Amino acid sequence: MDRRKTVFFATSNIGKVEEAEITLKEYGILLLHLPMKLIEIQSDNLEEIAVFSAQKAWENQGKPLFVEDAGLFIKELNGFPGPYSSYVFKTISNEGILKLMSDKRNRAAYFQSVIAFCNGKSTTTFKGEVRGKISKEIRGGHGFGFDPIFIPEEGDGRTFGEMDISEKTAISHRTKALKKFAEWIKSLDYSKFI
Ligand code: ITT
Repeated sequence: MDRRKTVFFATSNIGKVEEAEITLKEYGILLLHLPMKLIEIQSDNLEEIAVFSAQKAWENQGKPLFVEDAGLFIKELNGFPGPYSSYVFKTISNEGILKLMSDKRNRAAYFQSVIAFCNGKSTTTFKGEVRGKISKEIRGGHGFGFDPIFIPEEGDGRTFGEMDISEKTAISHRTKALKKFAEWIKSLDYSKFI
């Protein structure tokens, strides 16, 4: 196995893995999925959550790995659901968000992604964001989570849910963070680092 080009991704979300595989492949990096439930602290800062989760996952697995924490931040809701995106999606889902937004004219929102890579000695983070707005109705069956209600600014008016995986990964918050991560991995002597 070429260790310089192999990274472990600890996550319970298969949708994230499928998207990350596409981007990392472009950099010649092989992604291996470590399916596990991450320990997440309560914080209003995605970076803090990601760093903690990565360190706990490293303690559990004993190998260099990365985690990714993502959230949807809606301007008119003062950034809600943000770091609570996972819980909010499980409880009120897209229908609940659309209800909260029903009387709002300003529908601006953004997705943020924070990757935290931990090798047991240090933890390094990479961020990505995509701006857009919340749609008026649920549209599209692709992707996961809030994809069917998020219209990216860089797109053509369709929601992420109406785009196939390659269209979403061309512009997504996750791809932006992954590209920074991949550039970093390529720039160091990974075999020594891990
Ligand atoms: P892991 O923590 O195990 O990686 P998770 O699904 O719980 O998986 P997060 O803690 O990052 O992931 O939760 C963020 C939630 O925000 C996630 O469950 C989705 O509902 C939503 N989300 C994150 N990224 C998204 C994306 O690219 N498109 C749509 N929704 C997304």
